[in-house]
Amino acid sequence: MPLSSRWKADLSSFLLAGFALLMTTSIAPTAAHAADANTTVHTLIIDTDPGADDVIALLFAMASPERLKIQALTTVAGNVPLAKTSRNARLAREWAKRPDIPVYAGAPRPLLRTPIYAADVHGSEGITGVKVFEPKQPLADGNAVDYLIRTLRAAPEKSVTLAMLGPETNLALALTQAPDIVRGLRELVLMGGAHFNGGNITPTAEFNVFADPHAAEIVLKSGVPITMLPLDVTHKILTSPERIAKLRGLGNQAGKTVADILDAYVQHDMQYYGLPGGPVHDATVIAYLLQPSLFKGRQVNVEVDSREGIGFGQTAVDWYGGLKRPANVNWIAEGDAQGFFDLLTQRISRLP
Ligand SMILES: [Ca+2]
Repeated sequence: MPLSSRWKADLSSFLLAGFALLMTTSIAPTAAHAADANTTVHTLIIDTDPGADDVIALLFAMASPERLKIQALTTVAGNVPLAKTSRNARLAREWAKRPDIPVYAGAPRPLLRTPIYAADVHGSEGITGVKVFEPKQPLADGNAVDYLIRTLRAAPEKSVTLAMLGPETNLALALTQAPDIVRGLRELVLMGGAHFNGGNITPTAEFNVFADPHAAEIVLKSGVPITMLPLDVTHKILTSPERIAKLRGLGNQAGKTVADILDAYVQHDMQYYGLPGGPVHDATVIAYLLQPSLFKGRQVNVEVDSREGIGFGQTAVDWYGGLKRPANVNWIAEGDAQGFFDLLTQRISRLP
């Protein structure tokens, strides 16, 4: 090798080593630093109420073990009652072949309001388009709320990311019983709320917040850094026949399962809203954790209306900062739809 090329090789390996060092030392403390956060490794708990879009989000997350160190799935009543959301979380675990991840069942009903479900969108079993069955592996012993308290108390300061894909009842109960658990949390990334888009369960409210607005209030006031993926963004990231065909064409079972779920699931929203495709709400949370640069948001003050009436469950988003209250949420309003589906498809291709 001529001297000059060897010098160049040495220089590039030196630069590479420096870059590697930079990557290991500059992992962003919050996902707000989008460029660095695209490489963040999350110690993750996923709180969920599967739910067709939850199942897709869970498969997406379980296919990304190098970035998402999933400690547990915790389930809550929401799209369907707790026994079915817990069964469906265990089904997703079985389909992803991740027996290492425990599933804890949590709250069977919201804090105060009458329970509501969304079987009209997710089907009576909570998953559309595929046959459900009893998975082999059972639930973990103990309650999800106790698990959250125990785990967050034992965790190093600001170390655990919590992805929240359903009503926020479990964390609200944990925060009420053990306010000190805030210390262990790094960030909450939750699908919920609506502002520019309007609601999907009432004209003003999004389902997850409407299903337990009192819990959402507790969570939003917790002081933990929060990123919300509301209908404002999920209704901009829509399926198309081509996008679903790509998933189906992967050739693995997971690609077929996701395509079958989506084909059935998007029908309701396409008809109801007159949209050209359907949103995959909860999966945007996982995409945000893996590649936050796909999304754009603003730090704003968000409060929940929990008074009875037409605004029940509405998220009041102070987009222009007129109230001069402290910002408590990174509210995501924009997302790269093709980037989302490319990432989802690439990750699902890794599964059995
Ligand atoms: Ca959900």
